[in-house]
Amino acid sequence: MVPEVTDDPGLGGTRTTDGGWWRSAAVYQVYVRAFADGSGDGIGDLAGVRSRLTYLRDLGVDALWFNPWYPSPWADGGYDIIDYRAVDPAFGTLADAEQLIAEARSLGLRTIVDVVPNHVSDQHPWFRAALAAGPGAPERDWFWFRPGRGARGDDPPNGWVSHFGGPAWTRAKNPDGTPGEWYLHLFAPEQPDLNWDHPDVRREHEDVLRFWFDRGVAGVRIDSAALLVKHPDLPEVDDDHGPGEHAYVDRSELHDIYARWRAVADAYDEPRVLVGEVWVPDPERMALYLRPHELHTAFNLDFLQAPWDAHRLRTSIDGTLAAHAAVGAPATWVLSNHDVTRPVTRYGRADTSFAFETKRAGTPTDLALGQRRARAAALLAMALPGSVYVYQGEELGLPEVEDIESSRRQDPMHHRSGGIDPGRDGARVPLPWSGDRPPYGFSPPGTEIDPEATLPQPDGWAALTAEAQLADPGSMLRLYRAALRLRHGEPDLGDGALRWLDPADAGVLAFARGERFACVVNLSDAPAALPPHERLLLTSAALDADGRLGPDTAAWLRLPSPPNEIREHEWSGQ
Ligand code: TEU
Repeated sequence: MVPEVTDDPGLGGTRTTDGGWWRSAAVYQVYVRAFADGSGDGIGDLAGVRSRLTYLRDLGVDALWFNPWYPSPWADGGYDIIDYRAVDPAFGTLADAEQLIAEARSLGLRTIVDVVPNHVSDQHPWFRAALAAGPGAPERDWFWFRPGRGARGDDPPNGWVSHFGGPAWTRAKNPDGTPGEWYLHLFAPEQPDLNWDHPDVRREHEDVLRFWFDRGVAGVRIDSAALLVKHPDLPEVDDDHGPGEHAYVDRSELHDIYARWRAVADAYDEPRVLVGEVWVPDPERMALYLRPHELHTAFNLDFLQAPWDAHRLRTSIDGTLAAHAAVGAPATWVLSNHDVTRPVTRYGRADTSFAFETKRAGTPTDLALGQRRARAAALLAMALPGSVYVYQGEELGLPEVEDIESSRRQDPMHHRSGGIDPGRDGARVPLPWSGDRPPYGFSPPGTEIDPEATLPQPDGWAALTAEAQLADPGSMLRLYRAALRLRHGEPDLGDGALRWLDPADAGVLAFARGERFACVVNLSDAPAALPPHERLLLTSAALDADGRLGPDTAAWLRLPSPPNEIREHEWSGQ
């Protein structure tokens, strides 16, 4: 492959990689509503992002992924879209988005937008037209309308369950107001699923891709990418299905769709990048999406869910790298996003894995322990081969906000579980930028906060503001900045291979990148010796008096030159 030079303003110099920028990128995820409020209405917006672009450049990331910024009734955090070619008025205008894309690019930050192909808002013109047209009309074929079961059609067409709880079907009214057909929604009732067997649906989405690519976005994140295609007969879910034959997850027909999207992306002089949100547990099935003619990368959701355990992490890393190597795709490393518990909280609990099913409020949490582990986890993720994602607030070490009153929560996951599941709002609270009380610089001074529209920030976040952390050399923000800068300057980090350096202690993960860079993470409960090294580049916490790495601590090392083979007699890890 021809080496490509990627721009790297703000960090000095340029970086050469063998493939595209996305193979090594650090991507920052922006959940606009909670990032920064520029207009002074208490809601984050594009003006707020524009005012903070230098913060993002100085953090040292290469690209920004924006959660949906389109017009939306906000039934599911913006994943219920009315118009895929516009910006929600609460966030700004299309012109603001264009300006943001251009300004970010001039600072060396590429833009990735979220596309949501599985479903639209129930307020989208297509769904309104389908409802108005009534049963049998061609407009209904854009969606999955079916008569109910039972003598009067009172029962849903099948037993599929929504991801947010309850049936995946809602009964629509006929145009005359009488009970009518049911429509499918794998998520909330306000998110009717599109019928991807319909050529209009395919054409429309390819056109939406071009719309944003033409405006200079460097790529798209594809929401719920494994769910688009349904078995045409809508059979009951059968766990004994063959590969690619589940009723609606990971069906083989999806690959034609993404091959077409790849052709759209490749038609640009600077080819655009497709990033899939693919929740498919089998690494080999997952790798099929990453073949050279399909998606470029996908989120590593296996790693995201893995507990803080050396063996489980190593298994996840090895499985990931093997599956990706088979198709020549770079891996990605993700510690958090807008759907999951904040790492500082998750790692401070007895069960450090993530699962939607087990989210419960009131779980005992040791935040100091969680913070220590989250710092080490960040150095691990940034040292692994491939690209890395940082979800806004992760770099500030924000904990999950757990005491939001039910009436102020916005997430349908919470409300549809009857309040049992706390939902995802605790990771979507407005960022603290400065000052010592809410809104911590999130909104301009004097802004009146509408409690209906804005999730409450906790008291006690003064030490977590970006301003306070910039002044504190021991802060999470300073660690992220230092690590991302080092990562940029290390030619062996990002895309490439990994070589395990095996200490005797099974609780230590140690690997080399290239000849002279090593990352060591101590997940045991005893201090661990470091391998022979020339220099410590960065640690997530100070070494002990004997120069050993404490529990839940990570170090980046410069290995000696000429590189020594590390043998067990030299380094026991103890
Ligand atoms: O999430 C897709 C998804 O399947 C999970 O994150 C989901 O929340 C979980 O499986 C529930 O069991 C994406 C978005 O990231 C999420 O915010 C949206 O709510 C969802 O799609 C619907 O668009």
